[in-house]
Amino acid sequence: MKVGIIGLPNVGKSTLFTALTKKQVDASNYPFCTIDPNIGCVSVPDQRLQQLTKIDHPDKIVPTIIEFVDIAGLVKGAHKGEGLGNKFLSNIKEVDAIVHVVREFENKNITHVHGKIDPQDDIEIVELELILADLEIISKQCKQAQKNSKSGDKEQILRASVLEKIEQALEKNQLAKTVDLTQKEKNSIKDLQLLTNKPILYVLNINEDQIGKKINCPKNPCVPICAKLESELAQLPSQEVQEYLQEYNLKETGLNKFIQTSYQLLDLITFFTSGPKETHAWTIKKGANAQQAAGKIHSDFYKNFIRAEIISYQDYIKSNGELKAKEKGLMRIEGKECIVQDGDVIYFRIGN
Ligand SMILES: Nc1nc2c(ncn2[C@@H]2O[C@H](COP(=O)(O)OP(=O)(O)O)[C@@H](O)[C@H]2O)c(=O)[nH]1
Ligand SMILES: [Mg+2]
Repeated sequence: MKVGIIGLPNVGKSTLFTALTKKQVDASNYPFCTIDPNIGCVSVPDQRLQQLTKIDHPDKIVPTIIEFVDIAGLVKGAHKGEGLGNKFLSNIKEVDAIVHVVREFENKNITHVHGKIDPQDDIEIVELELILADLEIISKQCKQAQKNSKSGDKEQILRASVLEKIEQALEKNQLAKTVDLTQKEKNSIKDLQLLTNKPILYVLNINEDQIGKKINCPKNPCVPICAKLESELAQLPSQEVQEYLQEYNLKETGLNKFIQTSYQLLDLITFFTSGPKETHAWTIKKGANAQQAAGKIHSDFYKNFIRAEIISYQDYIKSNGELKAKEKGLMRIEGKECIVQDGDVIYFRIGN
């Protein structure tokens, strides 16, 4: 799962990305790994993982991860290839969700490309580029689908009508995702990977003195964060981070909040496998069934799935582990089709 960080130049995208790369991850097999200077994966902080390890004392702990991409800055005209426009658009096409960094912080020494701090205006400029890029694709595809639908092909007729609806919205400067579509309609244009159809999280990059105060966000969902401070915090030992949080009366760092919110944005849930060897957090799409969950672990697990033994996270913790939960009758035996719930602790029975 990949999240792309976008925004105007000098808003703090790279600072946020660096904060992620510097983050020290406790007891993790996936500290930040840089795949490429602009791509890195980061583990998702999850309290539940720590709680499970207190029960099972595993040799190894494996959290879930998200990949972040620091996408080159976007300027007016990017959709026509201005600046690094083309590279920008091809990078962003591949991501599952977008983090849009918007500048709120003031600093006379750091130029704002349009000369003034105006988060609302910045969002509109960037989103207009995304809209124009989508429009270019849509108008071509729309003509093609209209032509193809003359043969009476039902799929092409559906596709043409969906593309027309989206084209109208884009022309009114609305994002494709604001168009109300049925699942079937959504599927008919999935291949286009429209930019304005992706989930967006807004990150408002604030001044240090705004931390912990009430912030007005220009658009939701939004996480206010002071990227510069977070990149400094990310390098401190956890004891010092705790002291800082207490001083400001904060529950967690902005960076953790940011990672968790990005994860939620992807419409994912976590299930666990846990025992003396390993406690492992796995990621699946919300609504996935037990067999698909097994397939996350290994393709053989998918093929040879027999059943899943599931204990809800709450029951697992309450019973202090699998054994007691079983005794209390809190373990459910489920087949392939059972929908996995966030936090389920699962043991898969697999055939040969
Ligand atoms: N005061 C302040 N400066 C910041 C903050 N975030 C980034 N900067 C500075 O703004 C400049 C541009 O940041 P950068 O992350 O390179 O922006 P990008 O072009 O969006 O990648 C750098 O000098 C940063 O140190 C912040 O939260 N507060
Ligand atoms: Mg940058």
